[in-house]
Amino acid sequence: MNRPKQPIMVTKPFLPQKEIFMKYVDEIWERDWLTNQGPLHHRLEDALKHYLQVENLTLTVNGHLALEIAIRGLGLTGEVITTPFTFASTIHSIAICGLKPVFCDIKPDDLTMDEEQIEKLITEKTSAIMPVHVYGHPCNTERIAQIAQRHGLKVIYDAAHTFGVRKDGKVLAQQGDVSIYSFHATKLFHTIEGGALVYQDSALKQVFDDYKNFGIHDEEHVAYVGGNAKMNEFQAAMGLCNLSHIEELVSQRREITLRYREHLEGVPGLRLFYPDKEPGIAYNYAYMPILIDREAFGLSRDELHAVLKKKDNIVARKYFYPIGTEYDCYRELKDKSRVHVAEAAGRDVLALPIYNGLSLEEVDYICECILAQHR
Ligand code: T4K
Repeated sequence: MNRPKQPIMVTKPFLPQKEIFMKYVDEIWERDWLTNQGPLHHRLEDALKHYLQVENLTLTVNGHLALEIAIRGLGLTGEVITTPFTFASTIHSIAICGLKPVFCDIKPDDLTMDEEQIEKLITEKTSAIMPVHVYGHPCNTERIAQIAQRHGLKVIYDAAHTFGVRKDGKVLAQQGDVSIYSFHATKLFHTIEGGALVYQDSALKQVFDDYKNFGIHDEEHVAYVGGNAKMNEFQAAMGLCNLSHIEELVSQRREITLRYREHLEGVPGLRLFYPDKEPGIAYNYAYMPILIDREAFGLSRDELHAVLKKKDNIVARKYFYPIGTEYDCYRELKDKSRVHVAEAAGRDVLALPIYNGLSLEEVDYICECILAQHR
């Protein structure tokens, strides 16, 4: 394949058949009901509970506000232990709620929170742990649960990347007190913008539903200081369309991942991840991260990223760089944080293009371009 005229981007949203989406739009027009817990919102909530086999699920307008609602709804205070190797949303959700993010390092093998570092970060102010199943790689949920229980802490999982990931037959989002999904357009399953909270305690349903609607409990009572995080009917319609495709989307991405592995595994200086080879894990193939060792590969991550973009018209992304401790707004937290593995991952990681519709020919081209740089 020759250099493509249009850039190959890191991702592209999946779009369902327009006619099917328009049938839902016709329904919206007939009803004059656009948002505020409409019928499609309820239908999607039920469909997701059924698909995910979970009892408690609350839809939100995006994944970020789901995190904020989880923090507020659980009444967290003081400090929350999280990872710097994530999207800005995770860390900001803590800070924006007036709490202090405390950074825990990650493990080199899967880039999730290093559970062995958590206990030394716990102080009398710690109220929760917020690990991230980054790229859908499952955290060590058993160990984190033990630590949380021993210290009386809540656990909120940022499960934004995990739609479709199961462990021993159960969706990962069933772990912790609360897990949140992102249904952003760039995600495997999307509602244009959107998100959801999944939780164990059914008493939280009312709390979360109130929080997403300005804290309004009913016409006469306002229970909480809440904002607006309601999913509208157009978003729910997109979700209903996309949910019916989920299995085929995962299997197409699996094919893409296997093709990448055929080309790239064993290449000196490149490290790939194999979450699907962990016992009991059904993976979703949402992301295709690789780590580049400059010495062994011959080019740094930044150099490879730049060559692919300029010469080959391939826009891979540095997910997740900069890491949280390097944000201007969290500089003062950096000194105390020992996050060397996260620093190295932030320096070396490159997320390669993966989306439904990326052809195997394009994967071959991307890999040829990468391998052409190997020295
Ligand atoms: N926690 C974690 C761990 C997360 O990763 C995220 C979101 C959240 C929480 C918060 O969830 P949300 O509130 O977003 O639901 C993108 C997504 O916008 C963001 O949702 C996602 N994580 C993050 C990892 O990726 P950017 O800043 O990289 O987006 P952008 O605009 O550069 O788009 C990425 C690529 O997608 C581009 O190359 C072009 C393509 N694209 C994008 C859009 C929106 C399209 O082709 N069409 C489109 O409509 O954050």
